[in-house]
Amino acid sequence: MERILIKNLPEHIEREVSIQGWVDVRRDQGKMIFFDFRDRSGKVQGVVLPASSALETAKTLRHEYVVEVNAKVNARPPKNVNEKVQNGSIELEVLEIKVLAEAEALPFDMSESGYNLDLTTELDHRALTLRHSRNQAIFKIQAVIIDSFREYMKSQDFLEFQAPSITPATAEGGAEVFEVQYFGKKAYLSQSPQLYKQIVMTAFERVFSVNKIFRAEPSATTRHLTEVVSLDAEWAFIKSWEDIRDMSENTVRYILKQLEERCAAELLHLKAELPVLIEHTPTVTLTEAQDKIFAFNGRDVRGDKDLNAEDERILCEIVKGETGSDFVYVYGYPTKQKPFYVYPNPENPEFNEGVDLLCRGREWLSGGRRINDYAQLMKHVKEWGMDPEKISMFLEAFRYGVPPEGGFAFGVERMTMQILGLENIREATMFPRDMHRIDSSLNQTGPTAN
Ligand code: AMO
Repeated sequence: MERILIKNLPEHIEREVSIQGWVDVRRDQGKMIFFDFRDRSGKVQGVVLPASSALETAKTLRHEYVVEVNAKVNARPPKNVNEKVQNGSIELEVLEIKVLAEAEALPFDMSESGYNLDLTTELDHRALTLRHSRNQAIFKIQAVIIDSFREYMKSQDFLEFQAPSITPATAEGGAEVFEVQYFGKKAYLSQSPQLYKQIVMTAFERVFSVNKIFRAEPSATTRHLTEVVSLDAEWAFIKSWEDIRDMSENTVRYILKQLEERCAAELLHLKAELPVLIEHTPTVTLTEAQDKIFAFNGRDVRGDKDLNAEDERILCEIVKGETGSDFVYVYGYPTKQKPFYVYPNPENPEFNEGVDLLCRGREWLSGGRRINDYAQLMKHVKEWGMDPEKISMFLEAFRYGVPPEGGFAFGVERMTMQILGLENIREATMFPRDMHRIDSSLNQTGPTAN
């Protein structure tokens, strides 16, 4: 018999079907055995009646056994219908069970009601915990975020390209970079596709990439990873940094719409409410943000070169109260604080035309206008103490005519975390890497601090 997906079972009432999947739950009730079976499309309840020839095999099954089940699809009597669960109006009457693979006894309770693991255990057992409905919902949503980013970029005529991960120089500056031994020479894992997206943009005008970036973050916070999925865009012929803001806002709007349409069940399961994106997301300069924070609760960060985690949290709270928006753009950072490629504001070159987008208290995007004039770029290369030899390929592009341009990058895990209201970025990462973990813990001090 041909395999039927569990989500399609209601179309087969009164018929005999064959499904394949895992034993999600086993409940023994008197002489009957109840199961929830699970495949990639969902779950269904099945019952093995005392007279069923499947009873002897059923007695041997444990959670996570992989089975092929032949069964009759029955409509449940009205009093047993459960509207709240998938397939709550049907039940499988199990006729035959074939074991396709056995499973050892589980190390912890994986049932819906009993699942309550601390994060360390959850991550130590990722191979198993990925099967839980909560994680399935999180990572389906994450896949839709990435798909939607691609869809939106393509709809705006952007070309996807693959950025390299091994680079001769650091793009973002700072010490947060992994050095690798490369045939006796020094190379680095890419901190960002920044320089490459700019090069490719000079040839194709509008480009995007979905790739890994690596940050040697020496801190163990709830929002930092060492390996991140970055959604990058870069494009030419912009009028001003505001084009960057507007394109990123439209991208977010599209992504949120897709989540609403395609992930309603997963959002409900996680009790997640999508963040509110109003028609025009508020934009404040760094200085205005600091003034607002001071006026709000007397916290004086005026003159600081950046917003720290607490400032970001308070600013979002203020903006939410004022406008209802869960998002806020912060624009105009001190030029010297940011990477060499960011465009200084011509009217006030101490500040640049870089912009960050915060959502629900955390930054999840950076972007802005870039320097496109070769002489100005070289001036910054010198002032930032960079070695022009190491970035000669990038610089070459700018010797041959580059239009006004800019771009942005989202961190996928931060987006997932903030959209779903998760407390720790590791919950939004299938295989999180941080200074304490590569699959398993590298030492005995847990994975999280603040
Ligand atoms: P930035 O360094 O701000 O900008 O990174 C862009 C976005 O990537 C995510 N991110 C991180 N997420 C988790 N852990 C980390 N250690 C981490 N570091 C970064 C964040 C952040 O907003 N080249 C510029 C982008 C541009 O201007 O186009 C850049 O890399 O969500």
